[in-house]
Amino acid sequence: MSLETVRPSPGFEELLPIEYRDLVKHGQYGRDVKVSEIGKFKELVEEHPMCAGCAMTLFIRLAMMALPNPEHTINVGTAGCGRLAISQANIPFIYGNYGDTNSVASGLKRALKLRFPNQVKDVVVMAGDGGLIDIGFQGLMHSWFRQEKFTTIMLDNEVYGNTGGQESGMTLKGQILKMAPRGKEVDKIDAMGLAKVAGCAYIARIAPTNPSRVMRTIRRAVLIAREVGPTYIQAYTSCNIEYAIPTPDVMQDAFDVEKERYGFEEIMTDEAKAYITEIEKKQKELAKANAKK
Ligand SMILES: Cc1ncc(C[n+]2csc(CCOP(=O)(O)OP(=O)(O)O)c2C)c(N)n1
Ligand code: SF4
Repeated sequence: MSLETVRPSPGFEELLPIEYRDLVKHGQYGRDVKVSEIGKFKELVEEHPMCAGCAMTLFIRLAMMALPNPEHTINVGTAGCGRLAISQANIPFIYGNYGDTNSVASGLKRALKLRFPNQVKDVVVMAGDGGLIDIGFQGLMHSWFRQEKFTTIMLDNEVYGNTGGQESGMTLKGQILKMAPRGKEVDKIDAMGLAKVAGCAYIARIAPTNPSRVMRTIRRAVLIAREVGPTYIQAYTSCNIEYAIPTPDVMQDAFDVEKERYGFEEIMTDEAKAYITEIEKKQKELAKANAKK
């Protein structure tokens, strides 16, 4: 974990664009970033073409800030709205074909372990509900059954947003969408339940209403995946376009949906609990000691 990864050689700094120098001075490499720092360094998600007010972009920003080892993390994404922002961040990104994310991430994580046996490398899949629960279902489930050590984050906007409003397995029963005009006929898939059955070490459901909690949840998931086993976060990230949510009401919608049916839930195995409790205890002690200095 080091800023040295991005620090320019002496003499080169003044030749680099201001954004790069900002990244070295203020970026999230090599340190824990606090949620209050959001917006302080634009390199996190430089620019993106997602819709104004899309809750998914807020979630992605928080995810980038939460990564415990950003300079040694590779994000894997695919077709869908989220990758439009994920690929703009200062974290290495690999584009898997639609449906392939968890297979790509499995191979990547194993290859990184062989290539860098003495260095921690984290792999995080961030993809839409369609990309994971429909077209990527087989890759998703098998990566969990194989106990592949990486984190999967589902950006669950309950629709195929990027292609204009088809229903996904995560859409609620009865929901009418542009390309599901008669309403969805079957229930929302219980992906949390599937993750449990498949033996994920850590599973969380969350809406982006409490930024600190989002960051803590993502950190936990990545750290547990590093040592214990696969981890899964299901995040409500509304699509204001396909669900016709006026931009100023996007956060209110997140609060309402959280209250009605998307409450925070965190499930972990005993092994994961023991592991993360120990890490968080050490982090607290370190923070205390640093505060005394
Ligand atoms: C194999 C394949 N099938 C279909 C597509 C077309 N496609 C691109 S994005 C997308 C839907 C994305 O929906 P979701 O994964 O839920 O992400 P969202 O855009 O809602 O964030 C589809 C079907 C594709 N790129 N590749
Ligand atoms: S279509 Fe929906 S999910 Fe995609 S960027 Fe726009 S608001 Fe966000």
